[in-house]
Amino acid sequence: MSRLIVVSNRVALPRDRSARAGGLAVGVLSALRRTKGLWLGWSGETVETPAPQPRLVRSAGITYATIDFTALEFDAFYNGYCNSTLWPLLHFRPGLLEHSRANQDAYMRINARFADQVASLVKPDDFIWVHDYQLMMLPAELRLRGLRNRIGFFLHIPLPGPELFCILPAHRQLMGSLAQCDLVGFQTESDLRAFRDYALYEAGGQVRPDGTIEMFGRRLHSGVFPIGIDVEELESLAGEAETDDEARRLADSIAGRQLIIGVDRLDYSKGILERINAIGELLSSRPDYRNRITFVQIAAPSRIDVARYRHLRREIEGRAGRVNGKHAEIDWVPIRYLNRVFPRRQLAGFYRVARLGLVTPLRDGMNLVAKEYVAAQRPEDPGVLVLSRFAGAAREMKGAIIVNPFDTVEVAEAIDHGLRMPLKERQERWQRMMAALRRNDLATWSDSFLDTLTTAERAAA
Ligand code: ADQ
Repeated sequence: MSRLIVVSNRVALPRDRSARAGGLAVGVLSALRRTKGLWLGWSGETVETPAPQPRLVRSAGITYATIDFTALEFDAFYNGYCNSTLWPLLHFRPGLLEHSRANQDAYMRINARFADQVASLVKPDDFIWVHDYQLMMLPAELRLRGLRNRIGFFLHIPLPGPELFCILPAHRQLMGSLAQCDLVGFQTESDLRAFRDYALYEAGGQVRPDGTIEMFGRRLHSGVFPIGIDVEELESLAGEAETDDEARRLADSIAGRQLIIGVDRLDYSKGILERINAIGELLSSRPDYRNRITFVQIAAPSRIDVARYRHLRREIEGRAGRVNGKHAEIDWVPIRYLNRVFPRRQLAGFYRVARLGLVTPLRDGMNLVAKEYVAAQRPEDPGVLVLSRFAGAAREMKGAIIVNPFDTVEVAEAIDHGLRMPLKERQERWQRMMAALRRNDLATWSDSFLDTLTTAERAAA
C-alpha cells in the first residue's frame, strides 16, 4: 500500500491531546496509521534560526515531522498573508483585506520551505494530501522540485467566485498551483462552482464531460467532500458529561430557564456580534422572554496577535454588556460570555443541556459546532439547531431552522420558533440531522477523499 503524506499548517503531535481531539487530526490519523504515514507541518514554535531539517518523532507507526518559523516569518506568513489577506477574502469580506507584497513574498517563501521538506522525505509512490489556505502554493512548489506523486488538496474554508478571488494580486499563481494537483476537494457545491468558474472565465480553461477541469495546461479532478464529525464519540462524550459537575452546575444555574448556546473560535466570520444583536432583538420584541432564557456564548481566543481580532473581542464584550445592561434584572442576566477554551467533554455536556444551538456564521466552510451540537442531543428530548444558510453545514443539516444571520429580526424569530417547538417536531428534525451525520461522518470524509485521490484516472500533465 502506498504511504500517505499529510501536510497541514499545524501538526497534532501525539503528546498534544487537545489538538488531536477534533476535526482534521481524527480525520487523518486513521489513514496515517493504516499506511504508516507521515504528517508534516509547523511545530507551533518560533525560533531565531529554524533548523534546516524537520524534527522527526515516531509514534504508533506514524512519523511526525515538524518545522519552526522565525517570529518575523510567523508574523508575515501566518498573521499577515494567511489571516489578514486570504482569510477575509475567502470569507467574502474584501473590505477587511490587508495586502502587502512583503507578506505575499513570505507566503511564497514558507510554502517553498514546506516543499523542500516534503521533497527531502518523499518516496516515489507516496501520495500527498495538502490541507487548506495556508498551503495553496505547495502543489506548484512540489512539481517544481520534480515530484510526480499524486497530490490532493482540500480547502477547509469557502472559495468565492472569480470576481472576488481575483482581488488577490497572486490569484493566478495560487490557482495555477492548485491546477498542479490530481484532486482538489471542497466543502460544498458552491465552493466547487467557484473553482470551476475560475477555470472557465478567468483561466480560459474548460470543464470536460467527465467532470475533469482543464486549466493552465493541466487536467485535474475536483469534488465536494463535506467534512463530518466522529458521531459516536460525540454521542458518548455528551452522555457521560451530562452527569459531570460542570454540566450539572450549568443546568442548576439556569434554574429552569431555557438555555441557548453559541460556541465558536472568536472570529468575525462566526457572526457573534450579529448573534448578540438577535438576542437583544428577541428580548425587546418579546419581553415575555425576560428572565426565561439564558444565552451562553463561549468564544475561544484566536489569532490574538492580529489587531482586528483583539478589537473584535472588545466589541463583543461591549455589545454583550449593553444588551445585559438594558435587559438584565436583579436576579438574572440574559447573556453569559466566556472567552476561553473548554475541554471537548465539557462542551459536549453543555451542548446537551442547551435547548437551542445558535450557529450563525456570516460565512463558514462547514462549521463543526453545528454538527457537534446535534450529535450531543438527548434522543428522547433533543434541542433545536438554528443555523446560518452561509455555513457549509446548512447543505446537510436540513432539519435545522435555517436563517440569514444578517437579518436580526429573522434570527430572533427563529429563536422564538425553536424555543416553542413541540417535542414531536424536535425529534423529527433531529432524527433527519442525525441520519445525515451518520451517513457522512469523519471517516467517510477522509476515506472518500483518499479513495478518489488514489483511484481517479491519472489526469495528463
Ligand atoms: P474553524 O473555523 O475552527 O474550522 P469549526 O468547524 O466550527 O470552525 O471548528 C471549531 C472546532 O473547535 C470545533 O470542533 C469546536 O468544538 C472547537 N471549539 C470551538 N470553540 C471552542 C472552545 N471555546 N473550547 C473548545 N473547543 C472549541 C475550519 C473552518 C470550518 C470547518 C473546519 C473543518 O473554518 O468551516 O468546518 O475548519 O474543516
